[in-house]
Amino acid sequence: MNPKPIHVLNGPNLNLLGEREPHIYGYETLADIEERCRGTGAALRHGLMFRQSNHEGQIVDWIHQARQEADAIVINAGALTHTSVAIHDALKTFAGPIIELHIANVHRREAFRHHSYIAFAATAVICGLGSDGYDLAIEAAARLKAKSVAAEARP
Ligand code: DHK
Repeated sequence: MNPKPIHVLNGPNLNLLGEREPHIYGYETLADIEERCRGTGAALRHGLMFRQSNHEGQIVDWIHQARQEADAIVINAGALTHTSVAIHDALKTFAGPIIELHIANVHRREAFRHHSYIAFAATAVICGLGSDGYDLAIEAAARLKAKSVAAEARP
């Protein structure tokens, strides 16, 4: 069976990467990151659906869409990580691997960033590796998916 795309979902304010607090989030734009990730996905034979929204309901809708259309989800929910039960609940309906991603090490930052509703629903968490975390999360998602496919094929 051909691999389905990995859906990379980005939440609020990530459209401002490159100009927003670059000492924390770096100088690359989200478009720069997307372009690089497309190469990473292609090397893993996975297409990517790379999206960003500032709206919680839109992200919930995209997670529902991923149920049919994605092999895995990589999600940087931005500040919604720390507040959104709705995104948590939507992720719980997704059967494949879910990688929670943050550019910065949220555990070295303000206390309100230490709690994540996404982590309760995620397979794994990557944070603090800058924008390289996107590529690493895509690779991790592809590996987890391949392992689960191989396990299902075992007699
Ligand atoms: C991005 C955000 O917008 C913050 O609200 C999170 C995350 C951290 C990041 O590091 O990618 O707290």
